[in-house]
Amino acid sequence: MQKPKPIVLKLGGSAITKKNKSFTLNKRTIKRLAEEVARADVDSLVIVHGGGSFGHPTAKKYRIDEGYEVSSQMIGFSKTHQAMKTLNKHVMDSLINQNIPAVEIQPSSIVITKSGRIDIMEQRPLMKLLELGFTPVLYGDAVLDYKRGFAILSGDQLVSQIAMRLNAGRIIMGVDVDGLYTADPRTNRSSQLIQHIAVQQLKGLQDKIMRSNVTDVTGGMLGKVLELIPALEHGINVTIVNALKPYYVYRALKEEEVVGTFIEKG
Ligand code: IP8
Repeated sequence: MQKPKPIVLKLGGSAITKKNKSFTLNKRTIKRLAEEVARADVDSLVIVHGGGSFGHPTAKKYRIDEGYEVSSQMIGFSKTHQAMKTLNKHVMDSLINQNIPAVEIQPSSIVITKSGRIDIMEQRPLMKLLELGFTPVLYGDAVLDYKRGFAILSGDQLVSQIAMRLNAGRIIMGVDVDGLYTADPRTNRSSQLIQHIAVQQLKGLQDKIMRSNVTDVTGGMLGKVLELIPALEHGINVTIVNALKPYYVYRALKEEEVVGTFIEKG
């Protein structure tokens, strides 16, 4: 029997960690999201999670995203990767506790970037895991880079690439806000949630879309949306939902009606 097209689900770092407190998990949210994924029981699923208060502060401190300049950054590369592994361990524990056959794939061992963009990606283990019915789990990571020595690979770039390479059916982005806004809702009271948008219109809105968190080395909400454009142009629809709100991710997984932003090629 033909397997259904996979869904690629991003669990945003700002939802699974407390963004303003270094190395602090959002334990309840991680547990609830694992329960939602288990209950949704989709046939073919890849999970990618972000760095939140684990990956970003360390990457920023050592300027890993700027590439290799001085040898003192090397320990920062190791610490950033280690921080992501620590966060991943918590995510994995929660998924496996829910009986989800989740298997971690370390992005830095299957990807090499060139100037921060994925150049080489060994996707065969990922495909094989999916074929057997496992749920592969990846994450934003500190990776090696042909031009810069090393770089930060955002979970969002991974989501976009994986979705295209696996010819995914849909992408679901679980973030810490209800979706895309016309302006930052925290500073602009007239900002409105964009519920439905085509990629062409999205390109026109790029400048206005809120930057959800300035501490992100990978660009917050704006970076997220820009990364998704290639996958959208490939014909893969994207749903952005608030992962902090119970059952939003679940409803998105089940293709039920949910508050959020739905983006399509148009
Ligand atoms: O939170 C970045 O992933 P993101 C991961 O998806 C690191 O942007 C290591 C900072």
